[in-house]
Amino acid sequence: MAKDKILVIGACGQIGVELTLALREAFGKNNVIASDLREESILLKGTGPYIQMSVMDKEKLQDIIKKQKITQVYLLAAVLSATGEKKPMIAWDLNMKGLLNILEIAREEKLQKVYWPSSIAVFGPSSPKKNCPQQTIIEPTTVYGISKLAGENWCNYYFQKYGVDVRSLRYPGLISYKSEPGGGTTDYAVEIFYEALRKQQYTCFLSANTYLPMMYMPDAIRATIELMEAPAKKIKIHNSYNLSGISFSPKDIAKEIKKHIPSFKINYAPDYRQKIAESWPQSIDDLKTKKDWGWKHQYDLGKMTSDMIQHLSLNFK
Ligand code: AKB
Repeated sequence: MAKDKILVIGACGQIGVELTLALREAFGKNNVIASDLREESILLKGTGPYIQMSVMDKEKLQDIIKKQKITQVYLLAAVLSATGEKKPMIAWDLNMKGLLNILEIAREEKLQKVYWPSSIAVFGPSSPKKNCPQQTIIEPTTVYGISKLAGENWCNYYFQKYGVDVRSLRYPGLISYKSEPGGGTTDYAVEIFYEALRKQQYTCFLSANTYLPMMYMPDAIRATIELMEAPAKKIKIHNSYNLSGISFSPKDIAKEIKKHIPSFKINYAPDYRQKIAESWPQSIDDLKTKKDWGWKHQYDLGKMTSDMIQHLSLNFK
């Protein structure tokens, strides 16, 4: 691992912060450069090098990659589903141009590996709702989903045509206590913890029985690094792997939180995000992922809820 030099783009976001910290732990702090359009997250300060830049600026990006002798890039900068519906052109521009800039640089500079996240948002209303398989009807109805599906095909194209080793996971909704999400439909499953601890009450923007595929962040980080560290011959899918953790509804998670905070109450006021959620599968089948490189999730709803409450309680003391 010592010879790898990694660039994380979008390092101040929900996944970026935790992934950067985990990569620094594994590869050494000076071998992992964090970058984002935003100012450095307080959680990253003092943990390793940081560069403020935009993934849209290909020239600057390429210059940094050359000067820093980067061998691997993790590209996490993206506009998510809910914001994407409000700003479709901005979402399309960032999600597509950011990826194409990196794929082109990877081809030109012969980067060793690239990581790019896809999402369960690639699936649409015509995909199976339960245990949605790796290969099925894929007709997304959100701009975010359309951009992820196009991105998956571009990743496969760069692998087939130029041999770029780009790897990808279709993340479910991610739940974390370190860095908050922004602009997603699954964000309620993080907000609910903050509001439960702050006010013992939460008004959910999805209806009570809206089941969605979800995952606790430690599982997602482990999956990402395991995929990237797997031998190339084990990677059989070059668009993006299904990734499954937990499936639950707002009603289920509220019940679980109540075990820790008995006075907690939930109300429901579904908004435009309900339609997005209803277009996605309720659960995912990741048999191929398990078979190809041995993935297995560790956190169920109960274990995740206890861990979230234990960590977040420290902020509310
Ligand atoms: C979102 O809700 O947009 C994301 C996702 C499922 O990719 N969390």
